[in-house]
Amino acid sequence: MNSLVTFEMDGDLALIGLARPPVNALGQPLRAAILEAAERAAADPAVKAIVLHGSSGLFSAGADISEFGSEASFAAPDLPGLLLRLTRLDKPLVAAIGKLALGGGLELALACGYRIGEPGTRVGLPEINLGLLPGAGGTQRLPRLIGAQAALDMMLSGAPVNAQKALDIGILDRLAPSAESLLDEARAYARELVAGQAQARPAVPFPEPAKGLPEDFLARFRQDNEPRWKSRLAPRLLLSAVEAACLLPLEEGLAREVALFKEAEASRQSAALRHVFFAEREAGKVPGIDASTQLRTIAKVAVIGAGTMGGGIAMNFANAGIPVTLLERQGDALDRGLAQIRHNYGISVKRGKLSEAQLEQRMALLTGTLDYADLADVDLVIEAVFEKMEIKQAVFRELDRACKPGAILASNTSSLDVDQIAAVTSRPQDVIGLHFFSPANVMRLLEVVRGKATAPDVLATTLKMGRTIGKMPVVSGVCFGFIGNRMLEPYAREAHRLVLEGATPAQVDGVLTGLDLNMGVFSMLDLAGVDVNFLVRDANRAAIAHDESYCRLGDELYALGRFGQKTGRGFYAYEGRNRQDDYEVVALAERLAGELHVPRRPIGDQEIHDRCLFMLINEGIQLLDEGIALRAGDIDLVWLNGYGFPSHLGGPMHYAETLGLDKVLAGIRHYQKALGDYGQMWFTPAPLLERLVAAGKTRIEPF
Ligand code: 3H9
Repeated sequence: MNSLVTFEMDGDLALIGLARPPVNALGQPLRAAILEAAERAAADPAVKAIVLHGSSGLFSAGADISEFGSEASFAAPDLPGLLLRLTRLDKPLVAAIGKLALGGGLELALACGYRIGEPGTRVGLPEINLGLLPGAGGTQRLPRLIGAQAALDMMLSGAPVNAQKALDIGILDRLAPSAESLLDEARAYARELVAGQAQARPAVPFPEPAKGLPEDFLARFRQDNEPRWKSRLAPRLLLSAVEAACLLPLEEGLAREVALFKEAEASRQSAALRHVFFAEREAGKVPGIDASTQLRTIAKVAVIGAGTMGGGIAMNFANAGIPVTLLERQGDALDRGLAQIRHNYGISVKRGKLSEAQLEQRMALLTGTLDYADLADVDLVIEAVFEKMEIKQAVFRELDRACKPGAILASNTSSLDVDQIAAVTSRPQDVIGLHFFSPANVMRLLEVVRGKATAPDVLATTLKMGRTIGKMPVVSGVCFGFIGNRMLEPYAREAHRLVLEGATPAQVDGVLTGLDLNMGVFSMLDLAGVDVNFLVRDANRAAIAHDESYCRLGDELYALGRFGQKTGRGFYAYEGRNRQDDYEVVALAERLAGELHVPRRPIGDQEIHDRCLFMLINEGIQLLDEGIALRAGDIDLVWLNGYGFPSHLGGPMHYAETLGLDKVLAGIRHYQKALGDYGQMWFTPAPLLERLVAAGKTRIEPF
């Protein structure tokens, strides 16, 4: 028997164990092995029932994602065909679902007539996160098992459900009392079925999955949800598959599902999302650290500064059950900070996401102090004070005096030199940058800034800690703005300059949101605060080689007190949250253009796209060349998780590969010439981009 499955006889039961670590991904070799084992059990008259399980306990994480986009994906036996064969066996098949059954793993379980889980089991159809839909019967069998509405909710959210929920809604028939007893319970279940001469498959609970729903349910569902889907293809295809489940007999529905799945698999969006899946896993692999790196314990944390950022950072740890000490200079600031955190949790309670008891538990993990001496026993301190080098250095001198040896000292700086901060301590090896993004309790990105002296175990510990608190940590080297904000600079520069040249803020933002970015540059600045942006820029004027032309607009808005949404006017005028174009801004741009001798002209959307995006991409490629980012995929993760770049474009680096690196380079060269002195100053192609194109490479990688 193929070593990817185990085959055991236990009386009149055949036990087939999936044995392809780490997650029993259902690639072609495993599919072939399952088919062979199933045929053997089917052909053996001594076998009365079959138990399918994960031999290491874990059932299956679904199809092998690395096969998609290649011939292996549907190489025989393909997953839909294998599962169809299993549904035609005339012996009861029990799926013993340990730990998880996701995607094709759950579809495999659905092809079995009977399913048993254990308390830790999670089941789900997360294909949507990969720009796919379930393609091995999930869209047809799940609606028939739990009804169309519940199945749609599960497949569109992609979120797994726990064992109890799976039992309640009918995905599981039984629950074993523990993971350890799962296989025994599955055997006992199979024996009961044999003894009771049970059918190979029980009757389908929802033979007509849409029965009882309003006639226009699916049409309305599409209408209500389409705006949220923006240009995403997979939810639309998924809905079509569920329509087929409601309207067609099973076999026809299955065929329709395969066709829709193949369309999704071949799409750029799915390729982009699969890239993101693997990039997220790669991001944890960092030269100089590996599984043998001893981690430091993080049982107690301190945050310096109880402002919006510090409070948000503290909440992450309280949410993960880790006690946090919040330090401020003044009692009233501390009280305000703690009250704000309580207020934030209160909003979650109102929304039903948190109970009052949980709110109190989390608040109980937060302790306020005004005294550095109270930080003597913390394992990690994160400084989140005003973004000024002297202030941060003063804090780090205090931390160096107060904290125990081995404590990790982190700065939440968004742009300052972590090495200069580390230099004022006696322990630069323990210092690291941990750049959270606002709102820090919500945003997933965590830039982990490795200083030149940062010890490998400090890096490894903070990466692990980041994942523990639910963040997506990405390693960056030290440079102004690190990965994200350094790339933001040329991207935002083009947006501003385009407004001087004749575009409106709404036109620029419209092109960017047309790509499905969450927000355009100007809406983002109005939300974050034109004043905040001005102050950061002003503090760093010397560090950024400024060209007056593109800063002037923001500077003048600041001088006019147009700070954005909070003052009702910024790049736009606001009534509540509704934004409108403001003629004053256009007039201001016209005046500034005159003063700066910038010719104004009608600007096309393509030019806006190319100038903003190509400059963003160019800077990313430069960061890779400088070694600030380790991989193109890391850069993508920064922009996906911190800047609202749509994941179905895969991030700016993946998007550049989709557009064609030669086209990006040609575009940059075009504007270098077309925009006169300005083009000469700013549109310099990154040398790595030139080298990659010259060598005919289509992927962005160090070269
Ligand atoms: C599908 O099923 C389509 C069908 O409907 C139709 C087909 C026709 N394939 O995340 P981890 C690897 S679509 C290949 O670090 P964790 C992963 O890359 C699929 N590889 O661990 C990593 O490798 P490495 C639907 C996979 O404990 C290693 O396993 N299923 C797959 O944090 C460990 O993974 C999904 O979308 C896979 N399916 O999380 C589930 N899964 O060590 C996707 C994992 O070399 N997977 N790997 O870097 C997950 O959500 C998480 O990996 C899981 C484990 C929760 C399973």
